[in-house]
Amino acid sequence: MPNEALIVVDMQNDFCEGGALAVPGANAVVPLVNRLIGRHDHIVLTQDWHPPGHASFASSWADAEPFSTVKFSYGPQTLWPDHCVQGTPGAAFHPDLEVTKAQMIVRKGYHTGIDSYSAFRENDRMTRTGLDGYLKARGFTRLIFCGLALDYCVAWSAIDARQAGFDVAVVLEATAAIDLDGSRKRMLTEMRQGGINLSLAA
Ligand code: VGL
Ligand code: ZN
Repeated sequence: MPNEALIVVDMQNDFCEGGALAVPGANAVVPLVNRLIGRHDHIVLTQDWHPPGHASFASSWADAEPFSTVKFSYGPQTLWPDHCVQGTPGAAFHPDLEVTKAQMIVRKGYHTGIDSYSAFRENDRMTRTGLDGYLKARGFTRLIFCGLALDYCVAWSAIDARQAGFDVAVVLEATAAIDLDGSRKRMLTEMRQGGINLSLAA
């Protein structure tokens, strides 16, 4: 469909088995994502892309544990293990991911002091990545999301896409969740309430 784009979120080594921030079930999702890529004409990939010493890394702070929450100037921020550091193998796409067809790769999380779950707006909720303008300039009105992690980068991206006026669906089968403190259930509810179509079939 000419007005539809598939957004493949953060299918990177560090979020897959053996990675620094491995999402349970991530590897099993790769063939389903590839099938979706095969069926769509317009593919956008997102790539988490942090500089070393990024503020979202627990290692950047004294006495901070990964998966704890701290207060940043823009609000609460979860601290993560070092992951997806620019140019490292962990930041590369999963080797089996069908990347050839991708028309656009959006990187995010490259500002040292601001995390970015969403591919549209960073966690300060102000700084924009430009993806919205790109997709609108291309004439897309409907976006299908898959990838990692369902309850962080997929959910935040899907919610922002909906707020930007796109028709939005998430293919749940082609996602996997971190599920930190009930985040999976919470974000599923938030997406449903936001008018996002949660579909199963990949
Ligand atoms: C993600 C946590 C930190 C994600 C990225 O891709 O969902 N989660 N950075
Ligand atoms: Zn990250």
